[in-house]
Amino acid sequence: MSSDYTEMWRDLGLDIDAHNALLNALGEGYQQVFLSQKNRPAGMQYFDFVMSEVHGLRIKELIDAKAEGRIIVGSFCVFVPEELILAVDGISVGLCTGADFGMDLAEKYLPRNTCSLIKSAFGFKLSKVCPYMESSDIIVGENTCDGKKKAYEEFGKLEKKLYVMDLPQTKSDSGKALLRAEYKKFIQALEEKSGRKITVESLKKAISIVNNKRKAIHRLAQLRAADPIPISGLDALLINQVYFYDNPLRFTESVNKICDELEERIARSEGVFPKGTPRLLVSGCPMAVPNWKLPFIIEQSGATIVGEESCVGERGTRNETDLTGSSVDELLDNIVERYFQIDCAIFTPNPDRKNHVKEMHKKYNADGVIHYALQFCQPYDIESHGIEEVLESEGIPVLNLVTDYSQEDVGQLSTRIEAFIERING
Ligand code: BJ8
Repeated sequence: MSSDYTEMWRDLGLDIDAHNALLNALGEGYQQVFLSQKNRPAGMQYFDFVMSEVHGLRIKELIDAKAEGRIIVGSFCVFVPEELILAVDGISVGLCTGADFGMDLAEKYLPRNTCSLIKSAFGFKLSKVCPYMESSDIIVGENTCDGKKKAYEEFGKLEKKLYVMDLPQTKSDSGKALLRAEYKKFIQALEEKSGRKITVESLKKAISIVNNKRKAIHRLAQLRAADPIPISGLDALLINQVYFYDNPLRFTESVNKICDELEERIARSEGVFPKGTPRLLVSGCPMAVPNWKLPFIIEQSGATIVGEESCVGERGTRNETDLTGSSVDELLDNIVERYFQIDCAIFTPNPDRKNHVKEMHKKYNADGVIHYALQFCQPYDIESHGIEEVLESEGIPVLNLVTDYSQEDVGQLSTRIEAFIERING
């Protein structure tokens, strides 16, 4: 980190010792997982820098923005539209839910058989180690899976800034109407908190900022179809994770810059792994920072990851929002159209997701799919069976994995992944 931010963290109410312990663990993990990789694109230096300052410089930027009267909105789900937040000149941040930290504290509020992602959010809050959570003016929870829905009732006791958004469970007309009504309410909450009104101009500007960010990330995704692959799955995942924290304009510029470099690599047939390395698509639960366990094992085992069918990945970023419309209401309709296409496993039925996994498998020239569900995540774990059925019936090899944030099953996961790669090679 470039400066000493201890005072800033103290002012935010962080527990300095616990926070230092977290940063040390993160730093070591980052060194082992990312910096040890060979032949990384030079453009990754920017993302390494962002990660090294993710609790430092970026938080300072947020605090400076607050001093200028802007609001910070933290969220846990890709159903929370960044466009609406930007349209009140707010800043949207994804909240950390990927660390094995404070789980024992979380279990005082939640049953042990709660998924790691939910426990991690509680662990961060109770351990007082998340500067994003503490600097947020609004924290948006969403009624998605049963785990999250019920956990927010408890979370609301710990966090007075919690705002809960209801979400539909079916892709029906009434489901869409519910989403629209909830986005309308959210606009009201944002306007009240920020003291700014959303206008056609501010919303159009916000939509185009987010569309450009998504375009850049789609460009990156497409370049991963090349063999040899120009960027590792780990680095591509990291970029998808940084998506939720960085200044959107700077992020878009940096992603486009690395894409220029990757295009040059492809033209020279230069890759991070040799041509012919087995190529896997990862599909399933979102991998929030610093959840790098599975991709690290996969790429250490001799395969590369060509795409993520995940909310930290293509499920969260695909589809742009239509910019045509001459009123806030019309633009809101476009936003609803875009978000209503997200094929999260909380929807029933959810056939689009199966089609999307197949489509991604083909588009990115994958050799097989690893389905990843967090332990105790019923929506994704149950959907994994239908996905496996469909893919295997079409001759696409699938490996279904269920894991959590602990390191206890690393050996077992490696063995299963190596066997799966052998199956593909065979
Ligand atoms: S749109 S995937 S970000 S809800 S892993 S907490 S589902 S028990 S995260 Fe998600 Fe929004 Fe859907 Fe995406 Fe529950 Fe499963 Fe835990 Fe999960």
